[in-house]
Amino acid sequence: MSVHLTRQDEFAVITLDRQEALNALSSAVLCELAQAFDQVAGSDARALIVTGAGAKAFCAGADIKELTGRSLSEQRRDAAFGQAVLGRLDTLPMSSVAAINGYAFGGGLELALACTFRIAVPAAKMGLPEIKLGLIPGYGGTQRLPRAVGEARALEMILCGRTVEAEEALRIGLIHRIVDGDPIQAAISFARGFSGFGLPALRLARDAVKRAHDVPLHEGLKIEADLNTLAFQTQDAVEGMSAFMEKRKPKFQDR
Ligand code: CO8
Repeated sequence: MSVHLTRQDEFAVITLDRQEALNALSSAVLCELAQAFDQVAGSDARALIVTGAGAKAFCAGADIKELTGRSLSEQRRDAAFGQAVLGRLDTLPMSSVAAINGYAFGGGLELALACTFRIAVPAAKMGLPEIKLGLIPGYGGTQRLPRAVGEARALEMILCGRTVEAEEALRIGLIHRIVDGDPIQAAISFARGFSGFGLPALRLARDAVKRAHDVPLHEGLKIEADLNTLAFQTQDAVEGMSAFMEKRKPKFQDR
């Protein structure tokens, strides 16, 4: 097994562990990742942390050795499969934090981009270097990177295959924090910033923000009003507003 699913307190932790290939995403790893996401989806974890084993790499991308010699239909099928697996992060009931503990290249950065949040160690290096292989990103990078950092910076990173270090990644909005010490503990500490809130409201807020890039403003505002109304109907909203009036801490029940 190259994907380990563990639990730390109320958090699920997925670790890619194929250190001899810098945790590259082989087809087998993608299948294991899909199974791990399914298990997390059915669990009571309040957030998911995704990281890489070892001190060197989060994930060096798709397994280049597997990519060579493929037919066009195999390549198309694999790109669609990889996109679907990473896209599963958007449909999880809980939010996810990529703990980027080293290199995050190609499909590795695309995995991090599919997570809700990204934190990185000071030595992390990130990029979409597919152009150097005569390729372009295929697991969502051309779509999620511009949404995170804007079109101009995404074009430079993708067309020049430029590597970005942690400081720059923070400055351009590619990551949320640079963290010292154990990246998993740092990710858990980051996740504690939201994990005490009700899961339905967290999910609705995340969905509303994600839709902002897909639709014109007037439609986005309608979506926001609809999702706001859904949140308003939850027990957690009743509890949250009552707790405010009664000057006490709310006890959210995820309903
Ligand atoms: N795939 C397979 N093996 C890899 C990969 C990879 N992506 N990256 C590293 N490895 C292997 C190396 O081959 C090496 O193995 P070996 O010891 O057997 O030769 C081992 O990991 C260690 O790597 P290095 O010796 O190269 O380590 P360095 O510290 O010198 O360099 C780098 C680290 C800079 C990360 C370097 O390994 C590198 O450039 N790797 C490739 C990064 C890359 O180009 N990633 C993009 C891949 S393409 C992609 O992700 C497209 C996704 C969408 C595909 C959609 C269609 C299916």
